[in-house]
Amino acid sequence: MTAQLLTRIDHVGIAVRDLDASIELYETTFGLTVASRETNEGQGVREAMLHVAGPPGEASYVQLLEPLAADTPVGKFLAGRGEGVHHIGYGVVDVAAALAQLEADGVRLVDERPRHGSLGASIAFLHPKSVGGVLTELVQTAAR
Ligand code: MC0
Repeated sequence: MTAQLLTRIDHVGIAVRDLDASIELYETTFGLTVASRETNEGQGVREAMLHVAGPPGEASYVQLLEPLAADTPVGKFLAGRGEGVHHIGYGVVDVAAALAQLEADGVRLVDERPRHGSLGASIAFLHPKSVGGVLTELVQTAAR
């Protein structure tokens, strides 16, 4: 049997057109607070992490993603599908080791090597075509 790779749900990534308006929606509707805001040029997004539960390093978040341009992953997603759930981010102990194992198992990777993600995490995406239509992100938190 395959050893368990995913340790927890780190975040749910949601594609939005207006980051500030969406932050306000989650603050007023659910009482969440913003843990971090960042522009990630490499991923083509302005994003905010809103804390839901748990201590730093083991916490879970709602991640709101506004595209920096139309020709970016989130920009294309918004044009094709509109606002909504864009991806799920799962915790892993070691993202590089997880990528090596998944690649050996024949899973289609988007990222061959880990990249910089929110809150200093090391992240990598798996292609939705290999994961039942769900864009899936592996997250190794900075605390580890
Ligand atoms: C595209 N597809 C998706 C999808 N995006 N399916 C499920 N969920 C998504 N989010 C599907 C399309 O519907 C299409 O299916 C096929 O994938 C190709 O789509 P495309 O529009 O032609 O797009 P591609 O091929 O140029 O790119 C798709 C790909 C890309 C997943 C490779 O979006 C990507 O590299 N994503 C990873 C990076 C990313 O998303 N960064 C933004 C978040 P059909 O059936 O029509 O062929 S950054 C982030 O989240 C960081 C800050 C963090 O967490 O720390």
